[in-house]
Amino acid sequence: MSKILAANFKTNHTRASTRAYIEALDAHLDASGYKGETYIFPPATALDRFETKADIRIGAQNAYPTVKGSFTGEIGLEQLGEFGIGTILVGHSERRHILGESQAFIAQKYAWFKEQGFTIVYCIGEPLEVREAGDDAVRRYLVDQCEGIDTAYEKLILAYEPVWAIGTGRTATPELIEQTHAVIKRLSDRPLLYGGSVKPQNIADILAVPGCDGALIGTASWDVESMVSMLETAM
Ligand code: G2H
Repeated sequence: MSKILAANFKTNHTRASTRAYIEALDAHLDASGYKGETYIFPPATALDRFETKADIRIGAQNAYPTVKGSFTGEIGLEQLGEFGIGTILVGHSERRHILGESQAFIAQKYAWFKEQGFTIVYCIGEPLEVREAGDDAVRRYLVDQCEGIDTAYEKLILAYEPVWAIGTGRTATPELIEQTHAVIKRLSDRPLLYGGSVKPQNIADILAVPGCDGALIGTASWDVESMVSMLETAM
């Protein structure tokens, strides 16, 4: 099965640089005949309709579960619809831990965008203190992060992103990814990505983990050459 690679730009790239990035990526994927699914999550200011030859899907990093309304600083379905966006990231650890999104709100957001038929990339992952508390604590934490989430939704893609590996340069070992993915696969049979300091130097080992369906990549995806090199590895 071909792998799913997703690039999370976070608070990086402008409208112009996102367009240049997607054009360069599309040219490469089209020329190489790449068959896997590729998702790009640019910042909200760079969302647009991108006509691509390759299978590049554009998603929103975040949106409020509403068509429109009074939610200062947020965007809703009306704004996403203008650009034909039908994919969203939900539950990313930066939104859980920096923006303070609760599991109840995340579940509400998930249910609402599911109702709209969105593809949802749903992120779960434990912080360091939970990892250090042992396997049982990790399992309970991941189960709690699936509370209120329909894990059988046919347009769900899960991403396991241990918080201690995000943007830190510290990557989970293939053994630990396999072991934790096995726990998550008991909760859902939907595709499961790994995320957390994935880069050209380690992506081959990560994609080779049995049952790993792809990667959600932050930092190492921001440079298009780096992303192309990881896609070449995924081919
Ligand atoms: C985790 C990941 C992508 P990074 O946030 O979602 O980021 O690859 O920088 O660890």
